[in-house]
Amino acid sequence: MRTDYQCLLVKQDGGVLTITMNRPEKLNAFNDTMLGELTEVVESAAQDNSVRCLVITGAGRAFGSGQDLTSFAERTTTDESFKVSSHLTNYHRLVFAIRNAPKPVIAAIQGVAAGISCNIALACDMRIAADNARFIEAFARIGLVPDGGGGFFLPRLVGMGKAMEMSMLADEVSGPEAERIGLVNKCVPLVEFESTTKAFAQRLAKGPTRTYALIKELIYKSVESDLPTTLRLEGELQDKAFETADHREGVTAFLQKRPAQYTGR
Ligand code: LHQ
Repeated sequence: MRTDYQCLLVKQDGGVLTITMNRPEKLNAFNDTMLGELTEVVESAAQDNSVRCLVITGAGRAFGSGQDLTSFAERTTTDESFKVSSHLTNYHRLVFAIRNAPKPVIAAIQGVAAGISCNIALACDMRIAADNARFIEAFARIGLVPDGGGGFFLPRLVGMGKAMEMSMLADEVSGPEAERIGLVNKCVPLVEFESTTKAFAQRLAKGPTRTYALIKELIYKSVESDLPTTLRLEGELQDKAFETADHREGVTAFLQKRPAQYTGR
């Protein structure tokens, strides 16, 4: 696994790969380099069997402040043929990399998560926030619509009314409020943020990883599907889960009254 990135810190601890966006002087705003590097590392970690859980987080006092507006403004003024939608396809590749990774991807958010950084956190499978977190769908503040998948993830996580409010008013949502409305799985005091994230990720990394991939497929397909289709898919995926070594280990461990030792196979 490559770890020498310009705008990221990448560290593996057992089965957990922690990817830290590292442009703290810009509150980890996305420039092209950071976006390309993050996409590359998620895509390669998806293929690497030694990685069984990914954590995406930010250095300094933020998760991320969205698109780097300085570099973006320079480009849009110098290149007349520039189209935002083509630029967005680079973010879409990252969104797909996260969603299609056959293992859990966690966002760990402290401080501000604004604009497309907020929506990249929403693309992850689960979110842990510190109590100083500030979620801002900042787009409407600069006359834009939510991008990076925000229009898809937000109403599915918090419901239509709250998604409209967050998108139109673009007010800050605090960490505790984010937990209350289902935007994050858990909000903890800042002093417990690192240890909670680590314990959560290590627990997932020691789980039945192949089954987790099947769970991602089942849950994500179900929200775009009907009941008969989902029940058919459930059967197909359960046939696959039934064949895993981890299923056999889980049943054996239960019968032997001991904790299961999952290998991810
Ligand atoms: C920044 C940024 C930033 C550059 C803070 N860029 N420097 C958009 C365009 C097209 C295509 C793709 O899609 C997108 C998606 C988007 O993400 S749109 C939304 C873009 N993001 C924003 O509009 C948020 C802009 N930032 C802010 O509103 C504030 O900085 C927040 C609320 C994030 C944080 O406020 P504070 O905690 O008060 O920090 P600050 O404003 O003092 O920022 C610290 C520094 O970071 C500052 O630089 P300086 O040199 O003055 O210390 C900011 O200029 C810089 N920074 N965000 N996105």
